[in-house]
Amino acid sequence: MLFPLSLNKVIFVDADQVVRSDMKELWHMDLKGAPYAYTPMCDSNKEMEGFRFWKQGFWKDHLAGKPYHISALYVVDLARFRRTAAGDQLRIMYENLSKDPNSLANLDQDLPNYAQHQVPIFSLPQTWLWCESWCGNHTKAAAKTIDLCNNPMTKEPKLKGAARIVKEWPSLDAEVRAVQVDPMKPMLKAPGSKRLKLKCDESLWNFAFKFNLRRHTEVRAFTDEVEERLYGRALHSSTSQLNLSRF
Ligand SMILES: [Mn+2]
Repeated sequence: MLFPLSLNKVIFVDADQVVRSDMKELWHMDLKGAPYAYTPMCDSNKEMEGFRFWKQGFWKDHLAGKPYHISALYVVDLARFRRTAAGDQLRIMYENLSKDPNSLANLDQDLPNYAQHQVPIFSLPQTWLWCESWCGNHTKAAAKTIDLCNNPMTKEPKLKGAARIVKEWPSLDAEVRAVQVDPMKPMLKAPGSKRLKLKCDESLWNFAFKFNLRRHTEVRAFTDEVEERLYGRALHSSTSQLNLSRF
């Protein structure tokens, strides 16, 4: 088991993604009975049509009209995921597919898309995931998150793309760099506004960075391992929700 039973929901955000909206909306979204939700790949950048592998061959047949989703952002209703044994179904499909080295080229994305007929995906509104490669520029202003997907046509390095695509990127990048030069000074605000000064070792920093923790980001999902690293066993499992006020 990856998450403690007391945790009922998880939102995953890619490390190369900028959030421009309140994630609370996603947290409270009705997934209409599905155990998880992903955003369909954009159709609006017509230049990329030839690269849309999910509209051809195997994927076109297999999806049978269902959308192919991008895995850069997703929300999991863990309670429903457990209740419907979605994990077991995914594991069985993985066992079968992984025998063929040519399958599951993008594992974290291909598996849930492949499994849709057994484990349904709630398709998030398109505005939840914008990326330049697949989405038209005219839809960018409404984007709730921007991901720096690979562009199979230009293969532009991500950091170069970030500065060009996301106007707030330079200031976000500067903020992260300022913390990186002194990783012993993060401030975490625990529930009840009690401020704690914690040592932040490199592996914790990497974990935090991966989960896009920034000022005022509410952290709802902390694994046992990370809780222990933060608080030690004494406080273990008493705080699964933290407010990160400074990172
Ligand atoms: Mn990404």
